[in-house]
Amino acid sequence: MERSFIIIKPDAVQRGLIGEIIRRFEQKGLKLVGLKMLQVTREQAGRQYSCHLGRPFYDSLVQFMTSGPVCAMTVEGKNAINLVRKMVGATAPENAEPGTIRGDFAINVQNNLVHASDSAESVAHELPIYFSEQDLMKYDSALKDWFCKG
Ligand code: IDP
Ligand code: MG
Repeated sequence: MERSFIIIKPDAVQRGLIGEIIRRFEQKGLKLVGLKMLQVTREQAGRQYSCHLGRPFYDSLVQFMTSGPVCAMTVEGKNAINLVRKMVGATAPENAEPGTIRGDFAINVQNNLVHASDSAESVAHELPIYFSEQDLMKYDSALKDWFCKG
């Protein structure tokens, strides 16, 4: 089953949206296998966003991501990577469709509530920055036949 990596960013934690965001992924049928609150270090943020090094927003982004606690998550499901990106919505708030997390709750391009890996390569790069393999739960979901068949 495909894995995706998600961070509920500091703005969403401050706004009390952790539960709302987790609820959406759970109710979609994604299986939660990793969940932790942590304070992101500059080193972790730098590694996570290494592809954006040199962009005008990079320093501010690292500052933002390290400004307060976040909630890191790993979910599993069929086509989890693309599904999660779709549920998160477009980066720019004016492009994020209503019904998506950003479309429903974000108005600022930087403080856009959620990070989600955009490809299998991104998951392979980002997930190990925050989770070891032992951190991730291995279990059968009682609902797997409802969500995963076909
Ligand atoms: P993504 O999170 O939708 O994948 P990316 O382009 O990978 O978007 O950018 C990473 C993060 O950097 C965004 O989620 C947002 O927090 C921030 N960011 C992206 N573009 C801008 C910008 O133009 N101004 C300020 N911050 C930005
Ligand atoms: Mg990105």
